[in-house]
Amino acid sequence: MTGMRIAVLAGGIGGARFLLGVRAWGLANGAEVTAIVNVGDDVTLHGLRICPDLDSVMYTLGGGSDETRGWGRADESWTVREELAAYDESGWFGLGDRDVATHLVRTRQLSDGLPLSAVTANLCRRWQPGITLLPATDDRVETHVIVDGAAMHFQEWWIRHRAELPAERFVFVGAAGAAPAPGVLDALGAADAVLIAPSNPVVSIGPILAIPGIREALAARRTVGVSPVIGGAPVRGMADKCLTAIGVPVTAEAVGRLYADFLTGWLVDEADEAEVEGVKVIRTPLWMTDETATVAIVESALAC
Ligand code: FO1
Repeated sequence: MTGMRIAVLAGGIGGARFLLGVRAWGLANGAEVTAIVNVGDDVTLHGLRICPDLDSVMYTLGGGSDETRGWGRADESWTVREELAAYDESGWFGLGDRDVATHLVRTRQLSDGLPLSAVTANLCRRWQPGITLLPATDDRVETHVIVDGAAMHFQEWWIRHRAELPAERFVFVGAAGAAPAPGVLDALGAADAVLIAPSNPVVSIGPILAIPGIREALAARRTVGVSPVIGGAPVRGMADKCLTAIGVPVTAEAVGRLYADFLTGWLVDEADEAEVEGVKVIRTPLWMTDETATVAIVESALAC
């Protein structure tokens, strides 16, 4: 009897922390884990293809991430960034020297014609994340933010402007024509359980769901989500600004309703109440204070 198979939809920082718990549970229980990771944050800067969510997950699970920042490398230096800033206005993007090596290797392999999923597998040979990492798609999908009628890349809105410019809407450029990456639909189809990480529902989970075929595949499985909102505030990041921008209340219940068409279960923190039509709501502590706490969340989700 093969072990249990778990697929996880995840974004960057919160997703990576959640995946540490899923990996730990999987190792203890002989389960096979596949992470389907958002590519909407991806951006080309200085000719380099940068994949923030894939890198956050890869570095975090590979033991190379800076835990305080949640993104980029530990023991990082910023010489390239400083030198670039002496030439142009690009200094707003925190391009770390160690991180540049990842973007150089990825960009070279992409320009050699390898799909992002193959490039990610190659990078993971170094990082050994202990689970399978798949980009949601090999196609180019980017989240752009409409501000005053004009489109801006999500990264510029998020980092340079600290998400303070009023976002009229989010556009997942390329999503409608994108295909799930090789292995994504197989992983979802074979999963005994699919978990939705407590990532930003608008700009991390949203772009994954926007890829044709993925939302339908989730609806056919036992899919359990973990609220990224606790007590009316996002666990991390600025999901509240994104939710407000699309007119969704910043509550665990409202996010659950965003996913209701495919959810079997929805985990909310003990501080919250939620009623989601046709979805089993479980109240349990959701602060991922350490790996043990996260494993407990995973267990609650799998028991749902
Ligand atoms: N997030 C920031 O808040 N400031 C940065 O300067 C920054 C640089 C950066 C460089 C590479 C990378 O992979 C991620 C980076 N992030 C940065 C995080 C990135 O914006 C993520 O997309 C968001 O944190 C959402 O997951």
